[in-house]
Amino acid sequence: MRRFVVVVVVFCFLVFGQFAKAEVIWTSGLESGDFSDWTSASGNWKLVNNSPGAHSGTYRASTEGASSSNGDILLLEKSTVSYKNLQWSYWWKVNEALEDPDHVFVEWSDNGGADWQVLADYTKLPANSWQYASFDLPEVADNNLLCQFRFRAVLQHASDVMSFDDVSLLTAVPEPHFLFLFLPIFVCILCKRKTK
Ligand SMILES: [Ca+2]
Ligand SMILES: [Ca+2]
Repeated sequence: MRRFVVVVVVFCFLVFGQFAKAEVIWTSGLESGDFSDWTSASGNWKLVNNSPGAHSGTYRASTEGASSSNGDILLLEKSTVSYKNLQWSYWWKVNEALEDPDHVFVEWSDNGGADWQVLADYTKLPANSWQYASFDLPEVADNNLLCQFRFRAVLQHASDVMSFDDVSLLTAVPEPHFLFLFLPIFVCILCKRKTK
């Protein structure tokens, strides 16, 4: 009987537990002082070295207008092979207000940049303090050789300025399967039966 209980517990843990730990696949706090953590940075993306103005350390990535016609792009090409439950997270700050025609898009692609999905569209925002954002990516991002991420600025004037810092690609912590919550009850019932 005891052996049976142990087998049931192990089985339930393996099937329903999913107590995976969060793991950082890639991260950039921009502290290298260049965009070497990234695939490329075009147009007006620059690194600003100013301790009180960064979210962490002294550097932040910043973009200002006027952007080029296709937008100024900070790009990361990153395979997610062998990872799942992915999460894209970063800190953002509007330094100088964005008006109606101003946008900074946060986008990702599951097919090497052929198509892009918008995660966030920052527009019509006053200057603010640092804010955290994170997005759980759909299953198609799992185990995908062709994942790409980008910040795309479409800003009108030099007086439109936005910054990012501490950008990360993580594996999210999955919630335990709801059946797993019944495991202690199940084990109690089995043990009670045994003692009868
Ligand atoms: Ca930083
Ligand atoms: Ca402005």
